[in-house]
Amino acid sequence: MSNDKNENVMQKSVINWYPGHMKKTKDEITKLLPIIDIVYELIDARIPFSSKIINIDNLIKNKIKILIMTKKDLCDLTITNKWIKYYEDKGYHVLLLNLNDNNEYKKIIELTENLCREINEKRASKGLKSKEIKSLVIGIPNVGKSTLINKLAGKKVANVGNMPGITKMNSWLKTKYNVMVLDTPGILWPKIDNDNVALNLATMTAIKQEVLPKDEVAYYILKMLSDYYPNILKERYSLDKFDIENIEECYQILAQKLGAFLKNKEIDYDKISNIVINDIKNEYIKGITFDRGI
Ligand SMILES: Nc1nc2c(ncn2[C@@H]2O[C@H](COP(=O)(O)OP(=O)(O)OP(=O)(O)O)[C@@H](O)[C@H]2O)c(=O)[nH]1
Ligand SMILES: [Mg+2]
Repeated sequence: MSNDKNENVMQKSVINWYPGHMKKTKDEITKLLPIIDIVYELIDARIPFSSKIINIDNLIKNKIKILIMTKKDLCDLTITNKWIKYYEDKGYHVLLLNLNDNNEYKKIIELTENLCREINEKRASKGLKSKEIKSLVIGIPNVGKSTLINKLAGKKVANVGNMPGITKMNSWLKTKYNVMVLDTPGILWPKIDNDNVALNLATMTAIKQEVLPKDEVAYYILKMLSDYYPNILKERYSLDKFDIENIEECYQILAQKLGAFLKNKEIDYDKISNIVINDIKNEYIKGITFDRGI
């Protein structure tokens, strides 16, 4: 595998995938903002840098905002905690949550009530009735926006799926709380200015699987596990190290462990890549944070 070749493949795929609707989405958000009280920006706790939406803070700078790190149950808490501090130091209100948990999301309501208290206090001082808080949920594909909305609503109102682009439509939803919520009116995307960001997004299934250079993504995952989570690499794939110097031998061990041989006894690289990628997608591999630049 030549790195040059793979980098080209990755960038080409990402560009192909890029829907070009970013401006339209941002224009729609700008139009909506006057009626929004609070913005929930979701990022994936496993990639708290790579999953942050590009330039979104300029757009919503005057709004109350909570940065919600999702998938707490899948991340490496030691590293993710450093990212929490990083964002808190920048002035964000940050919550790290497992959105599949039936209680954790309630922290969002608590914080929302605290942050938005003034709105209704002001209204009360003018003799006005208190109003429902209007929230907007934003985030790149697959971070858990619909999961959060369903939790707040207390029932399934939005489609959830472990692939990007599941949500296609949006409308105001009432929740069990004094909060109304709106899903992002379109697709938002982070700044993909280097291959690591692109590979992180591919690893955490934010990019459509059909356009992925699968071998490169799997190679990246194995390399990251080798560098930062050697115990997982050993347990799951029987490898002490994903050693670039002995790459053929590594793939031989992987093929043996995963039963990935073609009829002619050649290594089935495609099968290995699929298994590795799906091991993350299906949450067999947990406790990982791939944004390490902190
Ligand atoms: N383990 C775990 N999985 C989560 C969490 N939050 C969301 N998920 C899963 O992540 C996948 C994507 O969730 P969605 O709620 O569909 O994400 P979305 O942001 O609405 O995605 P799009 O509509 O495609 O933009 C689903 O398989 C969810 O079950 C979490 O905190 N922990
Ligand atoms: Mg959705």
